[in-house]
Amino acid sequence: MSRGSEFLVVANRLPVDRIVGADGEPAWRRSPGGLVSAIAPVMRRRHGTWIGWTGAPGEELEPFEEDGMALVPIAQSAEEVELYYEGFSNATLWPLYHDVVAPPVYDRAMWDAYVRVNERFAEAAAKVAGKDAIVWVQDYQLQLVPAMLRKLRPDLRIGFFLHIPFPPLELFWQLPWRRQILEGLLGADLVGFQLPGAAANFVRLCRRLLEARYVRHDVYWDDRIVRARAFPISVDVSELNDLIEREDVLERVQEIRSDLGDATILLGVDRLDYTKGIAQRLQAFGELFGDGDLKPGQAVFVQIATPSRERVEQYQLLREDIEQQVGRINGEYGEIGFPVIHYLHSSYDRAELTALYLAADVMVVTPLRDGMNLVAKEYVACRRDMRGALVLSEFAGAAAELRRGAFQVNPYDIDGLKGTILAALDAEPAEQARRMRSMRRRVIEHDVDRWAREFLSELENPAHPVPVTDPALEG
Ligand code: GDG
Repeated sequence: MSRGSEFLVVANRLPVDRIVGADGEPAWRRSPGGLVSAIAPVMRRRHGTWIGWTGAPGEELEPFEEDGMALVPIAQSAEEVELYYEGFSNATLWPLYHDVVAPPVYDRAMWDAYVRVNERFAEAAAKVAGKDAIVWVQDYQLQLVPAMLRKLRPDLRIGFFLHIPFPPLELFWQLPWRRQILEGLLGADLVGFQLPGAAANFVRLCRRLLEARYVRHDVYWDDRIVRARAFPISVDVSELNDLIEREDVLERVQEIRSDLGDATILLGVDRLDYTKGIAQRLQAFGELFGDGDLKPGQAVFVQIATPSRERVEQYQLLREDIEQQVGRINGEYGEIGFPVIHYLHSSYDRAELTALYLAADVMVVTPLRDGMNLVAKEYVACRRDMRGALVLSEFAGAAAELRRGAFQVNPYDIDGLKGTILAALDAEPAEQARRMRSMRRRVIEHDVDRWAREFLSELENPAHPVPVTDPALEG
């Protein structure tokens, strides 16, 4: 690494998970997920380096190579994990950026840890980056890194991508450290968001809070132009194409269907998170049995709730609530041999998830707010058979692209949700195919590869700014 890397990714987590190898020794395996598979080829081509945390508190490791990528581990003490990661990232920023669906915690010790850990990431990147290198910083845990890194290494070209929503001024204004966060992001040359509305929120805040000059989505700051743009993230379509062809996956689809008594299957797949609207969808589904619209044995809901952030109090409370709710609904409407909800608090491999997507007659995605929601796009990418229906919240970023094919819904409106679920269940095969075709066209043309390419090409070859003031940004 003496020459320095030309291309760096800086993310809270490294793209590898620790496993026990065939010889019984600890080993690493590339993490599943679109982000890693989209970036891995670029990393290899450009001899890139990935800077991140291993996930183990207190662990200090030397840089190592894995899967053709140079990895630089950043240590985080147990206390920092509690204050920076579980605290400021997941108890302050996460709820604030998701429409305050849970109350954010504002705690000065958490903020101090956030600054400290961001500094550590910035210093590591400054050390490893070659002259004029490209650095791509990921997500809400590292919003101070762009400015910190620019100060240390003004030669670098710095991009930042936010995977979650960026809130409107009226909410962001609550944050006691609002100025520092904005100035942190403005250290980048390009700040990427999932949707144009988020980029507009950001530019409006720069103007109102920092009195920055702007033209459209270009902010003039510190004698530089910082571009705010939307790059809707997507899924790894080619990986899913391989999975839907596998014999074992197709056998598993049949097995799931017959294990569920050939009932109509509704499916939810989410990290167990209060932004995902799991309670709302289960309530609506339960009420359909109470109303006599559905009968036990005729329809069944499979809810995969992947364990997440289990040490954060809000998540512990959510788990108790959901598990009580599932118990109540099954107790009230289930019959012997016919529970109406199958709730699975567990994590599955990609093959099992794919089999579930293929078995599901209706995919139910009802977040109260979501940056994008890849589950919705994965379902669409898997349904080459043109069957199945997608119920999709208006508050998921994915709704902007899948508007025409999805059964859109406001998840706060339980009656609306019930009606939409019934409409999706009743859709004839021809209507399912028409809707699926339109959604598939979008997802296949705009896969995660394209997302990464477009971000990096905008970072490296900035399009000339258009000198027009967008009235939508006035406020
Ligand atoms: C954040 C933003 C944005 C789920 N359970 C299992 C599993 N998954 C996979 C899904 C999907 C991913 O995890 C979840 O992605 P989402 O986009 O649905 O949601 P977040 O985790 O909240 O992601 C979101 C995303 O970042 C990307 O920018 O879209 O808005 O909140 O790929 O399939 N994967 C495996 N086992 C599971 O049990 N292997």
